[in-house]
Amino acid sequence: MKSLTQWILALVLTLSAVGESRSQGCMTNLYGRERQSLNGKWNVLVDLYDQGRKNRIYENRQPQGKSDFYEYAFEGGLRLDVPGDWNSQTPELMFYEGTVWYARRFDAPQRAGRRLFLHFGAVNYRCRVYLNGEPVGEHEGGFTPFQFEVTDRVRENGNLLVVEVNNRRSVDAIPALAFDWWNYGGITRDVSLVSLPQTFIDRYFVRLDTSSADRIRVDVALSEAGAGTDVRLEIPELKLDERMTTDARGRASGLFRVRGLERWSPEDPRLYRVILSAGGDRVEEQIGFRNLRVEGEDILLNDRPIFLRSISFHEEIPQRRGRAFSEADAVMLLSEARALGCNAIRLAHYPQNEYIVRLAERMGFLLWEEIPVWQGIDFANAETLDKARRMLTEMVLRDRNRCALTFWGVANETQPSEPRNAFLHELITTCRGLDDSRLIVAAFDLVRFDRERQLFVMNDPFIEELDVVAVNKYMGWYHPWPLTPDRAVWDVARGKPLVISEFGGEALYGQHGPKDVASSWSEEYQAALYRDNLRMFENIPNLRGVSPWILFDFRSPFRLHPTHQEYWNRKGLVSDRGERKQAWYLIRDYYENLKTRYAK
Ligand code: GCB
Repeated sequence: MKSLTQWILALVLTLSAVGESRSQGCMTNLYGRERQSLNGKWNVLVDLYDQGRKNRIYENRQPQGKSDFYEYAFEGGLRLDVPGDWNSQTPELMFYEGTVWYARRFDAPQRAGRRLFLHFGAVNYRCRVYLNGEPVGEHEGGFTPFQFEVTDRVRENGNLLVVEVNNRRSVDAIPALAFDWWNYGGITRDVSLVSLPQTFIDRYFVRLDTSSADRIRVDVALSEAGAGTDVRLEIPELKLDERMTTDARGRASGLFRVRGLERWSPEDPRLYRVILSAGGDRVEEQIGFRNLRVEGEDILLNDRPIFLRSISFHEEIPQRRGRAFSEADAVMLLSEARALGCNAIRLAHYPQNEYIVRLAERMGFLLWEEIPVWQGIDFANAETLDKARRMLTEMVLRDRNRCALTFWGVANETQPSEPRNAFLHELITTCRGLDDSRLIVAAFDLVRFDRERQLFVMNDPFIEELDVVAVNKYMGWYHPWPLTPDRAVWDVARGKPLVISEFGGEALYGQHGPKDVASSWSEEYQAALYRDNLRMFENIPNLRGVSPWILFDFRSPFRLHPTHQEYWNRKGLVSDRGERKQAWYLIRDYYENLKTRYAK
């Protein structure tokens, strides 16, 4: 029998274990750490009726006595690639929404004094992680990383790692019940076992001071509290070698003047090797430096006005009908953006994998990254706000050292209301608290034609809270023209930079038809629509960037037309097989012209 104190102790331990089970914030720069990849073939069980958890299948018990049997086994069945979505790996799972259990074994040669963390790049959408039969933790949100410390749970040999993944849509989730892209489920990004010293460099933020071109600002947080630890920062190419000392919370900061710094820009995406060391830990990566600010209606990069020649894509390889997850995938997506003449990318509509973000930075693309607060969000729900805040934090902490990151996007196509305003206000406050060196943006779809004034206008008081206002407007597709494009003049968000963050229409590659009939789904119609929109853009005085929707045709359950769409959104400038439509050439020429207009 347990005594009362033992019961109380057990209760406290249980409660604290529950508390621990939420994922912990991630270390900065996974790829700069000592890690063992857990990618590869995993065994899976498809659990449509959610029977696995109550049967504790994560324990993977084996029959002992003659009368024992278990109605599951991880071995001998379907195997799927990790990273990878399940939908594209077997036809039976193409439309699947529900639970899939993933399992694999791994060995972990132990080294004294090291700590071990399980790190997931992303799992869509919810997941619970179990190690050697015990729950380790859980995470919600399909596009951001999370980690759990497992130092005391890992054995040298034969560890069993089980991940319960569920991608069922729900009203309180982000995104919510319906969205215009495929709901790929699975462990969609790298899984790693990371080995770190007892006290390690947990987070850091290295950037150019917002108000100067020659001072580097650094914030470092060690994993353990404690004053007096030396932290060293080296940037050999700038001959910088500086020391800082931690305060009682284990944090250190510094502001250092440098000479001869070449700032990063799309034309010259210069990066420097940055090395941080403290105690027994050392971590390094390539970091670039640049200044960014808004002045009136201009966006200034390194003190010069820029115009965004942007494009969007989903994290999808259309030819494979699956999620993008590798460096090779990033090369494919970004090369096509480069060929179009872009200097910017709006990563639609969620944080995409780090291969894309890091390669984009090396190639010189300005990036817009956003969380999937996409229409239909339950703004009045406090738990949903919590989720959004967590996602935003995970995104910002992962990528704030990437100087290419120019915009944090907080929402796409939301309608004014008290709960919406309060929700987005909270997100902006969270965002600015983590990073004061980026511009905050949201995309709206509320621009309308005011007949009396004969102008396009928008009325959303929330734009006051933003650095840059973005508008999605589908003239010639969802909205017929109320007057000819040359007379379509905008008076929207004057005093601030405006970006057209989406415009376009659908066309099936190789389909020809009249250029004035939308339902022809023809390349001619799409090209004419593009021509009209480009004409209208000349009448938007504060326009500082355009981002056609979208680079590639993408898969979407919204798109039910059986011959023209077949679950593909056909607004791509490039088809699902990689063929360029007429409109692609039009945008390429338009961007070529803009390059000379905004020459360095
Ligand atoms: C939008 C959305 C985007 C859709 C697009 C469309 O306004 O922001 O996610 O895919 O329209 O094609 O309708």
